[in-house]
Amino acid sequence: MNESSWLSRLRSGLSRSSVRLSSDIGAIFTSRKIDSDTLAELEDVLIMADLGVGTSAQLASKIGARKFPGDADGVTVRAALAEEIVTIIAPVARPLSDLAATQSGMRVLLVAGVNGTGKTTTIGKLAARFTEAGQSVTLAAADTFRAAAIDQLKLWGERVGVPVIAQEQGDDPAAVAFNAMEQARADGSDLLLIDTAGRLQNKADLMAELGKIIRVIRKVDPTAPHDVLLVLDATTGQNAHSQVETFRDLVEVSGLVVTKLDGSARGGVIVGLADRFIIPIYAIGVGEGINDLRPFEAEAFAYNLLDLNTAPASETSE
Ligand SMILES: Nc1nc2c(ncn2[C@@H]2O[C@H](COP(=O)(O)OP(=O)(O)O)[C@@H](O)[C@H]2O)c(=O)[nH]1
Ligand SMILES: [Mg+2]
Repeated sequence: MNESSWLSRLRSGLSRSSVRLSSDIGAIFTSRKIDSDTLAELEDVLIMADLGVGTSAQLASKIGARKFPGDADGVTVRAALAEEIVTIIAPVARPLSDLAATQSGMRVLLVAGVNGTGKTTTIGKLAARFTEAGQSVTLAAADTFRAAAIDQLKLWGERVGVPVIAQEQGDDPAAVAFNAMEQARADGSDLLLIDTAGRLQNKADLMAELGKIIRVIRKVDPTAPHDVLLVLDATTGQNAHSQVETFRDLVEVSGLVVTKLDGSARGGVIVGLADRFIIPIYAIGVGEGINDLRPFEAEAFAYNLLDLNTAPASETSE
């Protein structure tokens, strides 16, 4: 996929968030100056766009501290906001290639998250990307809670053309993970992606389940899992923050993937997550299809979120 087509997908994915932010900010600064009243209104707009209370206050005060030549209109304020957002999100934005296996043996990614956030779909999309990049990928169906979850992962395996290690519904997820480790390693796989269940009704059970999966995979490779990706659904807004807190208590979360940015007016949630948790963000989901996992690139994301075309020329030279 070329650059302009992925940018247009990102743009259309974020359009509900960006159109709203753009018109709300434009409405504040049509004929009024930057002062404490308009900054307070700007802060409210950012909170409503799910950037989070603390991050919104910080951004509004950064805008207040800026010197604008002449009167600031909506476009000027949006451009300034985009710059400030880039400084928040750039430190956590990571390329997907950082998750690829290196020479030092099979890389194991454990994928965690609440039910329905998009774990299985994200695994399918990741498998497609890494296969395309020349890596050999194996999937493990360690969400054994529902038969449908196993079938869904098998379907992705068929679609992408990668093996899926699965057992029966109700089998021990740790046993599935252990078998997958041995089999993927014997097959010479570069990457093993492990799907898990995310029933949060009982945190103690979930902790025991994830803990056991990690213990048994370490019997095969003491350095695994090399990554624990937490999948968050952007449409849940501020609830995504409490999911990060919960899962960080359960496992060592090493990175985030934020899904369902398409058709959601809550793209701003990513800015708050980046600001508050400083956990690497590897990718964003902008649809259900195989190509709808996009790299998380700070400038493209920030400027599209604010419905602006591109970063200033000085910042686009990569
Ligand atoms: N619109 C949209 N839907 C998504 C995205 N990612 C996942 N989904 C859908 O969300 C639903 C739950 O996804 P699933 O992968 O089964 O979640 P899991 O329970 O965490 O494994 C499915 O209908 C997916 O197609 C996304 O980025 N955008
Ligand atoms: Mg699933």
